[in-house]
Amino acid sequence: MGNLSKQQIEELAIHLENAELDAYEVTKITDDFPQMSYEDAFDIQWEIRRRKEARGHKIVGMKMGLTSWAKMAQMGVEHPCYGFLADYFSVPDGGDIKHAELIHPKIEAELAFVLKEELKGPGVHIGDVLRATDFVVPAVEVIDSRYKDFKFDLKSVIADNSSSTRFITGGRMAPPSELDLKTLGVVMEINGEVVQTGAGAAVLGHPAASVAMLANMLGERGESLAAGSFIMIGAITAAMPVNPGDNFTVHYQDLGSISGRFV
Ligand code: OOG
Ligand code: MG
Repeated sequence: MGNLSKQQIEELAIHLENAELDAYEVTKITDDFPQMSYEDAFDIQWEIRRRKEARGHKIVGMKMGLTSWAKMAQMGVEHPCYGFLADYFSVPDGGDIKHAELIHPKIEAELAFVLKEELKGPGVHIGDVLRATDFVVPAVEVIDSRYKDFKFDLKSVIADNSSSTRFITGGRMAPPSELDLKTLGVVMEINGEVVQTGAGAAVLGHPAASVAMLANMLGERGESLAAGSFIMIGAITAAMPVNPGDNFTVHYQDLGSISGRFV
């Protein structure tokens, strides 16, 4: 049920999108709107998405967040969330990311699924996801909560497009039949030092479970994942803060690596 008016939803969408575009922190919105419901939170996210599309931006993918225990424990939120990826979030592999355009970015080691068939919840399971997947490809997400000190609750982070800001994909793709997605290892290095390691099963027991959950959450709003969709499954390990001048490489078992630099 929605507890906020249409006007409040629009105002909060503008408030959070401006914080994203001009890179400044705001207080978490449930402090001022404690009555906000989950439906309101998703309405705000979808209004931000609508505003970007109205300005001519293309939505190029979706992301799940808070799907591993490492992330849930790090953020103190024990339920996954989703967000959208806009065209200008995409950074080429090996590219530069402008730190000054962001507030307090962190990087995450993820995988992305690219679909060859539509997935529409409810009732989507891992088997459906594996059948509908064209290929899996490495991805690194840069997250940047618009909230002060990167602290939020689930409703506030959903409204803030689940902290989405940049992503990089690359390395080598492979169909799921050629991968052991549960044991698939990732090694994250910052400035040449190993800072995080993990395996695919950290994400909801199996990476495909994250895509299934997204299809089912979208189904609650009558939305689906079209054939061709690019979906990031959520961080396998805890996220790592980055500073200007830092470079990073994430190695993926059987799938190559992704690197980039904060300038
Ligand atoms: C929310 C987004 C989390 C992930 O991969 O878990 C996320 C946050 O931690 O700011 O993208
Ligand atoms: Mg993420």
